[in-house]
Amino acid sequence: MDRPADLAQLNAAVRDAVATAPVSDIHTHLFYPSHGGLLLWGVDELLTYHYLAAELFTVAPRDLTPERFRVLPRSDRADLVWKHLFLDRPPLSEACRGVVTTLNALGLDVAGRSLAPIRKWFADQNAETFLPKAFQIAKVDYAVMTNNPFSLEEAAFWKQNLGACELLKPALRVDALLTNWPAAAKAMTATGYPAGVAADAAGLESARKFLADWAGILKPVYLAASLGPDWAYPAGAGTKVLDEAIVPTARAFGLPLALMIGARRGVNPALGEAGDGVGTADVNALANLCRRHADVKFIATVLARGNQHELCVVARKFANLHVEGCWWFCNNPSIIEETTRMRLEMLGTAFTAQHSDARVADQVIYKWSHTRAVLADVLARAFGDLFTAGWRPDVEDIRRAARSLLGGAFEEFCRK
Ligand code: FIX
Ligand code: ZN
Repeated sequence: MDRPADLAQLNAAVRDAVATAPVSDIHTHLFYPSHGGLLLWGVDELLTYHYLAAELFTVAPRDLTPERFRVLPRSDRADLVWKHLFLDRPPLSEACRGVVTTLNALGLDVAGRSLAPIRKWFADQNAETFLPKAFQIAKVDYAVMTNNPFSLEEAAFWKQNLGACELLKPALRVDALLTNWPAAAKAMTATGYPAGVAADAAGLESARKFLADWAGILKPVYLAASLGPDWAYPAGAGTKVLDEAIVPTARAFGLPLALMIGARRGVNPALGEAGDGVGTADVNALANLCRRHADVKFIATVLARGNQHELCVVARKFANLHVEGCWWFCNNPSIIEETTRMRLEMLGTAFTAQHSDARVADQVIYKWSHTRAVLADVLARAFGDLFTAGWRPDVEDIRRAARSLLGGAFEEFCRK
């Protein structure tokens, strides 16, 4: 069947293409297995994922405070999440269902409701073999990491040059320079790049050298930062740092700068990394950045559902902007569906539908399984409408569209 003859054949071809296309997962928080405890995997890590920790406190008894929870051993924390979110009530949320999908896909008896045999199975695994196994189940060909050179722990691993893992590609994260210059300056100074508490000419020169050296060490696929909803450009505090350190590095190394916009950090600090929230951003700041630096490529995602439409419009105006992913609080089937549908309507297949944001290797399994299910519906509908309008796509066209949304468009954008 090179060219589906009717809507039923078309529907089957789209579903097959989405189910089988390899995914290039362009934003995760995974690490090389050789980077020790930085790479998280296993059932206790799955259950203590910050999405689930946040949900736990919506139902936990009053005496189970975040402060008490935080100091418990990981397995005790996992037990509490299991009890309150999986046993005491049906695990219907997206993050809970994700655990069920993942364990089930690994062939574990999640319906048996006992963690003991599941933990026993994981105890026989190791990171070196588990990571490829998870990627194989999820049909992920590679994932992009989040590499923070301002973290002394992480930097130490990179300096040991432990060898690359082919499944993972680096991304150079530069948040600290934009959101906490004094802390970034301290970390740079400690490693031989002197900088003071203000982003003056000498400090910016150090930042450029620091980024250039780290770009040399990591050989990243892009530079990245996550920004709050209040991010302004060209008026805000980070403007000088962007214009005189980060963007020049992107330009010099021919790398895109990926911006994730709209995370309101520390809304409830007691919850730690589960305590971040969302705010509506000024997408015009992104348009200003794309216009001012037309020779540099930008990748963007927004956290507020209400910003998604404006982001699509901006992407239609700037060839140097690539839209990607349904980030974090937008990574729910209902929002992925409406967002992906809208993006297809406004951008064709020139965007990346999703990234997993996996912090635990196992999560690539559910994040991609759930996304593929939604994407199959959205793409089947779009191709169906096109067919009805009179176009006759080949199977190859359909495969190319699916791959485009799952990493192909990103690679094309990086190449152009
Ligand atoms: O900034 C980011 O990369 C965010 O994705 C994370 O900080 C966030 O905690 C997360 O894991 C969202 O999925
Ligand atoms: Zn992330």
